[in-house]
Amino acid sequence: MQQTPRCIWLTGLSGSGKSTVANALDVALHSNGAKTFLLDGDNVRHGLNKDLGMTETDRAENIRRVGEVSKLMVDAGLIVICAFISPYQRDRQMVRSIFAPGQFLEVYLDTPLEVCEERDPKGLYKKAREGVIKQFTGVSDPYEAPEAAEVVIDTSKVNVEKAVKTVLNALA
Ligand code: GGZ
Repeated sequence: MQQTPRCIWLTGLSGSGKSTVANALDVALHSNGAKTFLLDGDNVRHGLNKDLGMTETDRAENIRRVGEVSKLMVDAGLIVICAFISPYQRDRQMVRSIFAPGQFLEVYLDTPLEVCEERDPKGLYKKAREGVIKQFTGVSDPYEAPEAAEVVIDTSKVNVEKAVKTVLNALA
């Protein structure tokens, strides 16, 4: 079952551990023989979605396009791992609705804001608090927590290895 094509969707605040868990998951699945592809802000917002900003409308369009691309990749036989803040319930639900039941697995990185802000790997929270970055998720823009994610992980409580095992178990 770990090699069945599907979309694994990681949602959570900036600094919650999405990219770290997504990359480790990618490595684990790949070493189990699965064909995978990882989509995140780094490879999408600099190319396909470089015309989009961080308004509610642009975030919705970001997520819509990523969802459609993911569906094409899943149809081509890949396991697609997506790591996006995806702060709005409506947008995540829209992506889920593109897939057949069981083809979409939502993983909520439920790491507390205080921890994400303490990590602040790119100094973005500091800039958001100073008002240099506007509409920053968790500071000056909303994050709607998932109510029925298949997997919930708090990376302030579990390490990456355990987080990956939890997701893999959910695929089994
Ligand atoms: C939140 C922002 C913002 C604002 C720039 N709010 O942790 P990062 O740095 O590396 O990843 C975040 C990324 C957000 O892109 P997404 O495509 O995941 O967002 S969404 O799903 O909401 O469309 C963060 C950085 O860009 N970043 N400005 N205002 N994060």
